[in-house]
Amino acid sequence: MISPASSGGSKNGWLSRLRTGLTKTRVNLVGLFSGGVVDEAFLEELELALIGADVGVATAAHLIDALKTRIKLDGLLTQDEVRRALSDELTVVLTPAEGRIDFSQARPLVLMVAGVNGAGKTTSIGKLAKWLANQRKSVLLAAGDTFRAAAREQLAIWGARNSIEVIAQSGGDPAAVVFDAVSAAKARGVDVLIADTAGRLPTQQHLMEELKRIKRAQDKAMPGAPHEIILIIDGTNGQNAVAQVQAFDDAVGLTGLIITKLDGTAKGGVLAAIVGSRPGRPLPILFVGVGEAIDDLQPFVAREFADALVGA
Ligand SMILES: Nc1nc2c(ncn2[C@@H]2O[C@H](COP(=O)(O)OP(=O)(O)OP(=O)(O)O)[C@@H](O)[C@H]2O)c(=O)[nH]1
Ligand SMILES: [Mg+2]
Repeated sequence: MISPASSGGSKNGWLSRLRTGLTKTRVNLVGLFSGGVVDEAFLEELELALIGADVGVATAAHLIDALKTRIKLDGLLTQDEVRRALSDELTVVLTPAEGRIDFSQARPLVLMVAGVNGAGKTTSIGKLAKWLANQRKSVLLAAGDTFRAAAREQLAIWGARNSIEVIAQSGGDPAAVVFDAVSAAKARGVDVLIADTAGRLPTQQHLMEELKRIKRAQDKAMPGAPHEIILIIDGTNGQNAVAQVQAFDDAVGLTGLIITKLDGTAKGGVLAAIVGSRPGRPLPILFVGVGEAIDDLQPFVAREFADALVGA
């Protein structure tokens, strides 16, 4: 298990960016806790505010039920006690989704990154490469987004920032690029290969088929690869994120998630919606993105997130 404290960047810095990003949601939620009585009307208002924060109808109902139980069992009287209980219950919901990459699975460990257009795939790869370097892992990148020259260049810039090599071909077939990259990663004995892919919508059937083909090409170069298939989700996408998880999982079988842009206008509750949409078997949330800079990727910690969302 990797402790978040061992990652790059100042902890206070990124937590405050997360808090700042989630300010609007926190104000909306915490604003309800103005010191009045804890009654049915208050809890109804709180449930609506949770839904408004993208928590999703089912997860909001679950949280309110859990709160009602605690109000009874623990004899919570004040709104402040209920707010703290909400933070606890949100932590309970999110904790099963705390996930870490298991590096002992394979060497090279092959990570394939997917997601809709503009979700933050390439940027997250750049940040993840830095994070891995901090963990003393050698990294190679594969420019599996061959649609646009600009996409290749963007990954090349991240490679240069991290002083690591990027395997790319001008034009060409993304499956061929990742096949070559996995072979190169094996030959060079690197610890981790991360393959970028072009953005695609789950409704674009041919592109989802292509993603399957890109996955198969990695398995051909190294049976069992890719070992992790990570969906990048834009945290500002709201409830649509839940549908994205479902669709990409159906197509290629996801092993983990990275939620980006939580420093921006994201309402934050979407993490609870995603986790709540798969009761008992949530996909691991590996990291959260809290900015555009190289250190703005942090391991997901349920408690810290819940506090940023409903903390005082
Ligand atoms: N504020 C903020 N911006 C982010 C974050 N992650 C990515 N971005 C920005 O989102 C935009 C899109 O990021 P990309 O990494 O290019 O997204 P992508 O998924 O690779 O996009 P395509 O390859 O075009 O599908 C860029 O302007 C990034 O700087 C984040 O955590 N916070
Ligand atoms: Mg990209």
